[in-house]
Amino acid sequence: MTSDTTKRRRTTGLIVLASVLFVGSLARARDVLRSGMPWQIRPVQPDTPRSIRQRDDAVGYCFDADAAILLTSGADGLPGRGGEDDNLNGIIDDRSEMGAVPSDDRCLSPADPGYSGAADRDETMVISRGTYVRCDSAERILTHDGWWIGE
Ligand SMILES: [Ca+2]
Ligand SMILES: [Ca+2]
Repeated sequence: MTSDTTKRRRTTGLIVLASVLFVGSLARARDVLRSGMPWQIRPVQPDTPRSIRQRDDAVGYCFDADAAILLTSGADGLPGRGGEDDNLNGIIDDRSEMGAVPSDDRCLSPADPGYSGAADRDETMVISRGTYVRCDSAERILTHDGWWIGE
């Protein structure tokens, strides 16, 4: 195959792709116009720190350099995959299998459900320090819609 043939095929492919996208856009525009939805401008107010804090689901978080990030054994309560020698050292479910992939072991921060219970379990490891914890004078606020990060 010559390079001219290759160029011609690429050009043809691009033209076909562009045509499909263009026709698809026209079809979508036609559907929108036929939908009968009234066109109206909806004012959108940006969230303010005050409006976010007044929400019932708002929880404030501040950075704590000493807060621990935990590696836990997961729902099976065993390092790595329960009943498997994940690291092939001849010992099933030894502590060095913590965090094996794939397993149910999980990293948890104080914002995660189950953090306090996991911190009390013997097999849990502190793998890092420095994360966000609940506080009143929040730099960040978590709501059901996601994180709000202040100025
Ligand atoms: Ca596990
Ligand atoms: Ca092992």
